[in-house]
Amino acid sequence: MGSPFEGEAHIGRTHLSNYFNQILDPSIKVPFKPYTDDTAMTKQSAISLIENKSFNAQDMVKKFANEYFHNPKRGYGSAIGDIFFNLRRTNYADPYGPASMQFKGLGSYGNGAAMRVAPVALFAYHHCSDGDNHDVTPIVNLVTDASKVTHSNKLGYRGAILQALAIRLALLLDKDDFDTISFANELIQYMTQMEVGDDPDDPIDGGKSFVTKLELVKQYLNSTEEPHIEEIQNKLGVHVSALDSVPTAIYCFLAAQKPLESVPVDCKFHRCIHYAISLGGDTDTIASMAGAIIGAHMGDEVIPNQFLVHCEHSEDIRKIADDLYEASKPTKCER
Ligand code: R7I
Ligand code: MG
Ligand code: MG
Ligand code: MG
Repeated sequence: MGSPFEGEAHIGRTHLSNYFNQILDPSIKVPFKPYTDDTAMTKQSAISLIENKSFNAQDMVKKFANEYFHNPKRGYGSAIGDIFFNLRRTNYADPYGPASMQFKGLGSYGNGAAMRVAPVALFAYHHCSDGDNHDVTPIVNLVTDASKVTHSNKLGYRGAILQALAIRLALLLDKDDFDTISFANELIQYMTQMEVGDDPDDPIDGGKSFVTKLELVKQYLNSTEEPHIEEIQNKLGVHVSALDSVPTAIYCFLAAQKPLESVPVDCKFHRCIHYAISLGGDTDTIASMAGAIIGAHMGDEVIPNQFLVHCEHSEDIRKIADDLYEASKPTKCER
């Protein structure tokens, strides 16, 4: 739903409201919105987990690559195609090799691992929940492995871990009432542990920190006034890097828990997606990540049917979600 606006810096309020009004009007018949790489890769992540009933790096990258070669025009990040060409050329011998060579060996810090992580997070949550929902180690390990096949830069895979932990927390929450600040605090705790020992003068990432971004999220939540869009764009970020988009998606989920002056709609799910798109920039990705979190929190029954009517293959995706649930039935986690 966000893809028609991807890359736009300023999206008019009326323009966006009209877009949603059209979607919500059942009498208006328009072609569905094609999904982008975000959904293409999310689907393949889920299908790989379903078929293997576990994470299999080689199978997952093969599915990503086949999907890419089948339809490379879904708006992929400009560097990720190289990984798929290199994987195919080497017959998928080392599923982690090509990703680790990206960007002169630094690895990608794009949000591509985070944007597709929902099935991995749901699988780990369900499969490994042997009565101990406090231990995040299984989910962190699984997400790290599933991310590094394309994003070996620590900012890239940590972004995916943060998004996965937000999905996990959303699943654990009370459906109608929860404290958004506590939610942010819990994520800050996890990311603080992860960032222990990081060098603030790291020549590779300049000591960039997810904790700093999450502190900003908390500051916005605590403020009585909605932050200006320019403030969010410039400080929190709305760009293709994981650091400039995952905390923003989490903020959209949390901000949408209360009425928003800029998005006067009652349905929380709609409010969340609409708000995410209104920020501009990487709209398809930020909206889909925010949607994954609010979906985990509220369940599919809150998604307006008219939204689904407009989304390519929404019926297939529902079936994949059901199959993923079956395939991830709890067992003792091996990790
Ligand atoms: O992360 P990735 O899969 O891209 C996902 C984004 C989403 O917005 C999708 O909707 C789609 O539009 O793309 O793809 P990558 O190519 O790995 O990373 C995305 C971009 O981040 C790259 O094309 C670079 O511009 C930038 N980038 C880097 N730039 C310099 N140095 C990522 N890592 C680096 C880096 O190390
Ligand atoms: Mg996309
Ligand atoms: Mg990439
Ligand atoms: Mg995008």
